[in-house]
Amino acid sequence: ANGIVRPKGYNVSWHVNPEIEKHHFGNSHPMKPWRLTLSKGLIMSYGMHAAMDTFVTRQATEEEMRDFHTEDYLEYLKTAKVAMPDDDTPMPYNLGGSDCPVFEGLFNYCSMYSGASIDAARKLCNNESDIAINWSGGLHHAKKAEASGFCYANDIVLAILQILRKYPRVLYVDIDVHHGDGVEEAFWSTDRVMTLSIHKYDGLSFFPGTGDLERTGPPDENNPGAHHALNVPLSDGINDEQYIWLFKTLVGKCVERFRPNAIVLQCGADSLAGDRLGRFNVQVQGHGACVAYCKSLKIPLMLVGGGGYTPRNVARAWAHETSIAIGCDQTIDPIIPMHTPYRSHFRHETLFPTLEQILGDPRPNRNTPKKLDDIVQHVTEQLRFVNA
Ligand code: TV1
Ligand code: CA
Ligand code: ZN
Repeated sequence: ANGIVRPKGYNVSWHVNPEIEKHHFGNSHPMKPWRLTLSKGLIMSYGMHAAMDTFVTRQATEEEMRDFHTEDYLEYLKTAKVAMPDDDTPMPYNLGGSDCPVFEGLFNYCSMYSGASIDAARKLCNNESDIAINWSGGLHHAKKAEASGFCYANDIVLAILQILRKYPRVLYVDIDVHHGDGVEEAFWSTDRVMTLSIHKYDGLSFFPGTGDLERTGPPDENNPGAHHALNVPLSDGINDEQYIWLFKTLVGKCVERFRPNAIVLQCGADSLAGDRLGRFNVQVQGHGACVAYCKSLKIPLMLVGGGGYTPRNVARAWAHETSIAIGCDQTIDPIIPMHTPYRSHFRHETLFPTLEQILGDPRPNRNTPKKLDDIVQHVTEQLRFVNA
């Protein structure tokens, strides 16, 4: 009746845990795990869970997390104490600052979202899922012994390491508005993972400050990782038409040259128009088109979340992308169901608000056609060195 049918011979798994959503970074912090509650409410009000295998995930074990992180760092994450309001004693591992505060239940939060990504990866490896989804993951800045940019444990690296146990090659694609530096660094010296991050880059202060076009892997040609890190630096205001064209062109070329056995797509929703931290004009439709394109390649696909700081838009994007995964995006009603929890938070009642509804006045687009052509040409040249 609601247009949701389980796709035949096609399995989508959804890895969730309501525990994750309950954590708080602090009142004014832009990262709000509560956006996962809003997303889940929207997904379930459409009845999409009926078309997926839903798994309530578990905490990753410390042993699993040691696949990437050091024992010392994990030990500190586990025992770090929430600081008193006026205590500004510096903490190690970049913890305790404003970006990466130590909050109540921090290790539980980290091990839960990591467990969800590891479980999702295993579903792909066992051929039990064609698409495995963890919207609570995608925390791409975390390093092996350092927290960074709201990220403490790198669930993406942990998931890719799982997939590499079974498959020779993984393509990682990152549409978060920030550079996926932690994942790039983790696989910098291998030719078994290709990383492609699209992001805002201004050569100045936009976080994390890396990800220019020339950054394509280790400079030493004898290093297997050479030419296997690709970066797409963009300016403010890129629109759907440009973004979709870039995404399809670049991912298409990567798949053709690198022949990945699996794709991990980080779907950071801070690349959407109206995001509190982002600066692009990408709409829910354009963001979703990236997911639809990856699905059309018919390669095992993992979807993880990431950034996204205007919760109503995050929920719209991840609900729309869930509908694409299960194949009901053309049949569901774009008007948000009446019984959706927190429906009044959506302000505009549709999954697809117009740019004018989102922004009032759209921000100017600083990306020229020449800039985009230069990017495609540069990436194409890099890919000539890749032969899988
Ligand atoms: C507390 C309260 C923390 C208000 C952080 C925006 C805040 C930011 C806050 C913020 C904020 C950043 C930096 C500066 C590096 C610092 C999940 C030299 C209004 C994947 C992480 C962005 C993005 C970190 C994470 C960035 C992700 N921007 N208000 N902090 N220092 N940090 O610039 O890629 O989306 O902004
Ligand atoms: Ca990115
Ligand atoms: Zn981001």
